Amino acid sequence: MKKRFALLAVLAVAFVWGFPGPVPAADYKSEYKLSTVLGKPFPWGIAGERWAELVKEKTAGRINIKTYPGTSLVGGDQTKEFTAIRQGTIDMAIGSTINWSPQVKELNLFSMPFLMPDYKAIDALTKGEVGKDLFKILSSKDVVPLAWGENGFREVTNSKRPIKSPEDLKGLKIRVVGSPLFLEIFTALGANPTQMSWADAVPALSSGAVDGQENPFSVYVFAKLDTAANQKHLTMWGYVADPLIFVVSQSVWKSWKPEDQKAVREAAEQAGKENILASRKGLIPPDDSTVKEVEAKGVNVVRLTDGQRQAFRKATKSVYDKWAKQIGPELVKKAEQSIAKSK
Ligand code: X2X
Repeated sequence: MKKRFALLAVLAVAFVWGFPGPVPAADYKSEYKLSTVLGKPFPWGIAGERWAELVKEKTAGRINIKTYPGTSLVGGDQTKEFTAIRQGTIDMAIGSTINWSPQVKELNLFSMPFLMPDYKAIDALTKGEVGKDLFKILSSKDVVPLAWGENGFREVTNSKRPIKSPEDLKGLKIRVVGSPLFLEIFTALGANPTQMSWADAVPALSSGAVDGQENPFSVYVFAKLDTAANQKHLTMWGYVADPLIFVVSQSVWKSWKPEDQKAVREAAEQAGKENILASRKGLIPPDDSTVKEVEAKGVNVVRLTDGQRQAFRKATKSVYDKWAKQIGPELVKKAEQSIAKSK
């Protein structure tokens, strides 16, 4: 009897330590915290849920992720998200290049006014040498970058009037986020920019404390900025676009077994691909159904001609040149060349 019990005990120990299965390794956390700014139904929030779901599936439940939208782990202060990952408050994140640019100056690249004319240009950067360079830089800052997603081309909206030229922006109070680069762009255009988090932006727009803002079309739609924030005028100028980056904190990454690292990476790649498709849906002919739906609700959508866009580009040229030096002339040049080749 005693012998049989001993044998069972040995088998039990062997099972826990020696066999792969749903029992997590001793140093795995029971829950990993995933930070995003936006939650469902925004494509960004869906990407977070999807990454968590795919990881659960691919690791047979060994890695359990809980999503924290609203950058709630940093009290909604999205420009502190990257620092919180480095400090261990956040285990993983899908972050906007804008929100991380105060800590990673090279990520300002995507906020260079009128650098990227179209989706091919974004892809030429994220899928090419520039993307590799940026992942290398991120890897030197305590995170493991795994995949790209997309918030989208950022369009300017306001409650006062249609914006067709820089003159139309004169004196408008515009909410911006993140990097000082945005303050400089809108100042150069004659507007009155003010920096605040997304959490503060919607109430400020609703009360009329601020006249306008800039965000991707999908954000405008799901936040219902036309009715919830009086944003009846929207100009599709596509002056900058913010990709999203899927990362895991380096210390968390190192605690995972290689097969789980592989699963988390593949899950990020898949969720990222789906996210990019969702963010781009219905915005550009032949399928601009999302834009048409917004117009049908009475929103005044302005589509700029090339000539009109040129006036904005000219007005922000000095800001572009100044920031090219700050970001790194070589990286900016590489980006310009990659985009030229993609045409
Ligand atoms: O705050 C914004 O404008 C948002 C939601 O687009 C970002 O997080 C960059």
